[in-house]
Amino acid sequence: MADKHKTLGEYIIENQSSFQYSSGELSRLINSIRLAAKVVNHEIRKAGLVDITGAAGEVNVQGEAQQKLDVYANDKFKETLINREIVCGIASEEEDDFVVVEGANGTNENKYVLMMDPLDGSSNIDVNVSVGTIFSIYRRVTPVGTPVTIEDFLQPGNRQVAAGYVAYGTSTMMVFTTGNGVNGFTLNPAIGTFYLSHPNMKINETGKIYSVSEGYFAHFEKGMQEFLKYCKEEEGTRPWTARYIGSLVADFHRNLLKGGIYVYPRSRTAPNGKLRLLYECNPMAFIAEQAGGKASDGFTRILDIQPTELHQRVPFYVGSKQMVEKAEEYMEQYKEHT
Ligand code: AHM
Ligand code: MG
Repeated sequence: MADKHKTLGEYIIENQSSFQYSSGELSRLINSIRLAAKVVNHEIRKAGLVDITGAAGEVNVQGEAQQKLDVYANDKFKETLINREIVCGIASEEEDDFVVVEGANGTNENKYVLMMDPLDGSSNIDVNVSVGTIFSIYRRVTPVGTPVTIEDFLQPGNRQVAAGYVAYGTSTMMVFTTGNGVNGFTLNPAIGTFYLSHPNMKINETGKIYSVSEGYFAHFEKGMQEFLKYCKEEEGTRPWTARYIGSLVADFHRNLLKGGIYVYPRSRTAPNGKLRLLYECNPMAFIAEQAGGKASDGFTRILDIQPTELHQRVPFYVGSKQMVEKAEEYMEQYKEHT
């Protein structure tokens, strides 16, 4: 069958054997994510119509006000995965601690844990700008059949079995990797089916877009400031174009398609940056590398960082390989400066 007619369901069945440790469990897990994504998509598409947006009055573990749709997306993904008894543990940006998933008979024979940012960029909902879901899947390291522990979640990103995101943009797309390249599926809303619209996605070695919240320029490290000057200098293909939506999934997705670099650097006010290693940086880094790009904290490969806590933040440089390498060059050159 021609790729463009293939649905996500068909793709999962056809590629099951190429998924790592293909027992069918990972396929069922990705199928469940697909289902939850459709439910969340449906709710997001109504966001301007019903009274569902606005702060829910709760504050998440990072001290940020939660929007109602964050809570909804978190609940829907959790509920879908727990009801299907498809994972043994879940950690979410919206939960203080990880969730142990008990099987119906008290035991759980599943081997995967899932980490997610159920609705990233949710401050954008009230202004009708794209948001996304990000997920990351690991094999547990503790014995199957026992309750998961923190060790199952604090694994470096290079141990991810699969990762992906759902972009709720002008169309809804699910992009994911199981370590065998990156594929993108676009939802046909009329029939609720994802089609393989972007097979084998590759990011250009270099590009013309840089995505940074430059308003914080004065708070950035010298290396980052010098890199930004480089982006704006007149030479060769430069100056580059600045594009910053403030929604990681949307910024990353655009740069993946067009070539570019996204940076959320450390700053005086955010000494470890803002983005979370486990829910945002690792999955995006896995996808970037699988597409031929690169992801780093300015010095070190993101996927090699050993996490020490669930909600850990790291500076994040991701996108076209040569552009990330150029940023790293500046960080290295000015690392002694504050
Ligand atoms: P969130 O997980 O609370 O939504 O925060 C993450 C978002 C990213 O999507 C986005 O790239 C970044 O925060 C924008 O932050 P800022 O407004 O500081 O530029
Ligand atoms: Mg987020």
